[in-house]
Amino acid sequence: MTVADYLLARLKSLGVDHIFGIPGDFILPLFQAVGDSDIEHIATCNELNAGYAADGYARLKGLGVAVVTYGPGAFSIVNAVAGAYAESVPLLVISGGPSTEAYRSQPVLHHTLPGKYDASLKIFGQITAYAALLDDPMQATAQIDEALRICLSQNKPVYLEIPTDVQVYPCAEPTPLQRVPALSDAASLAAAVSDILVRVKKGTRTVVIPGHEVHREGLEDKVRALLDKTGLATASMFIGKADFLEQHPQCIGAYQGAGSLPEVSAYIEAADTVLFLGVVLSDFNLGGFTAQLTDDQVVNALDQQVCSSTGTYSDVPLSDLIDALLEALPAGDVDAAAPRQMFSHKADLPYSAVPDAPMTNKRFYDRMAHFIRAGDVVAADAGCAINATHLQLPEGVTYLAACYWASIGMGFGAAFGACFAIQPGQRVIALEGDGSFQMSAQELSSMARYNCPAIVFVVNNQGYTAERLIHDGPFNDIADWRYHQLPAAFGGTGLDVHTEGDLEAALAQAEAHTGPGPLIIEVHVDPLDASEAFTLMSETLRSH
Ligand SMILES: Cc1ncc(C[n+]2csc(CCOP(=O)(O)OP(=O)(O)O)c2C)c(N)n1
Ligand SMILES: [Mg+2]
Repeated sequence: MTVADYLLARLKSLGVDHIFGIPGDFILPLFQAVGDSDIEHIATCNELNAGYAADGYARLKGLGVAVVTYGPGAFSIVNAVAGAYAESVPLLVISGGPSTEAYRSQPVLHHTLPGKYDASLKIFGQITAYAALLDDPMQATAQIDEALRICLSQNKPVYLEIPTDVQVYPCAEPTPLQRVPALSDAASLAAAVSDILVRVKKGTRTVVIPGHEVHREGLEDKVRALLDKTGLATASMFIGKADFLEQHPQCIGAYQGAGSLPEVSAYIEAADTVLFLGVVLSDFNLGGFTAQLTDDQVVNALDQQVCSSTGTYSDVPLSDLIDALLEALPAGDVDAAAPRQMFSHKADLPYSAVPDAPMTNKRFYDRMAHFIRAGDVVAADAGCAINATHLQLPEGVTYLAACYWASIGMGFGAAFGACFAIQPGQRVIALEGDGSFQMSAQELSSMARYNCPAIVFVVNNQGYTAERLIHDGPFNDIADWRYHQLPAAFGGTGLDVHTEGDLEAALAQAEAHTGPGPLIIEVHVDPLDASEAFTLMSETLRSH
């Protein structure tokens, strides 16, 4: 067995069946090993999209892998890796590298910066939890194991740069990977729980809001159990949208500061305590910092730390905290006065198409609430993600969006990756702004190449509406693509939607769509048509 075989055997044992990436001469031995293994290589059109695809795959399967060549390949994936770092996604990036001898003598090889052969290692050191050059073949397998342990225990990207000769160096077969439990300080956990318990008992209203860390650590059932026992109200947010809770009777709706429906923000902002579980309290999540919450109201458990106005408690893993709260918090009744499932777009609101009416965003998402069903994986980018926040998802939908790092085009790349992580019968639905889609649109051809029957909606509002609402100018216009005609070049099927009647016809086709390849549905809306939440969020961003 070689070091490359060892790495692949490890990945297979961790549930990785696909890796995303693009070959180059410094990584060819590893690609040969992939070809000889039972892991499938999925080619994207560029490395950035490989990173996005592996990120989407990781969000569904718990580990994603991208493989790139040295230099141009590695530098092209940097933005996707930074996004995975920001949003705590377990992503392994494997980069090839010149021979170990070349690292020592630093000749003028293609793809290299002589004197700075370590530039990639330094860059990835900034945006991963572990970055190593495997230049000592005797240490290589131990470093691979260390990288994977860190990746899986911290839910962060890691980076391995492997010189060509080390990729083919012989090594022993892997033994089972020893996992490390997260650092947990019992006294600190007890103090955090007691802080929260005092607040819950003393106050009259506590709201519990889960965020992206709950998804990443698979804590959905624990959060549900906590709500069921305590009767406390909950809400769904922009980043880490609580797809698993939006139908829960205690879910009051979507919370995004001033971007919320008024009943939702009024209820949450009048609470004594808002307990955020794994939520990033960023500007976007709080509606451009319009959330009317004082430090005294907020308890925030994020990144192994619980912070409140009365204390900071370190080394408290979210999973342990929720377990302890489930034990400690008293059973309680549901607040009958709490609003219930306040979302702008809901399946239980009747929708009937007005055939000749031009499409608007509001009507599109009202209709999507009826189209999306249990089992779907829904990915969204930019403006679509803002709107999707206010769309109530059915139980059993998995939602993917990178709303914190907010790199446009990520949602579509993630949708491509998701095509390889789903179970038979599950659909992948992408909700794309036209500007976002132009960032990673080539993967439509990859969807056709691998016969992925994804359903891709492209909302054509002729450019960057999110930016138009903040500061408009010709810089927010984009090339006027005929998105529904892309399948003629890329493969798949395309449909054009101008009216509500067109949308009905397109959705009938989408319901029956099983391929070959993707179905792209171009939906035309007015360039300045934006939902209330979208407008509110832009207003607050304008003042930044
Ligand atoms: C990689 C990257 N470049 C630029 C931006 C800035 N940006 C944020 S939203 C946006 C426009 C998105 O346009 P579109 O996908 O068409 O959505 P719309 O706002 O029109 O609904 C841009 C350019 C970004 N977030 N990410
Ligand atoms: Mg647009």
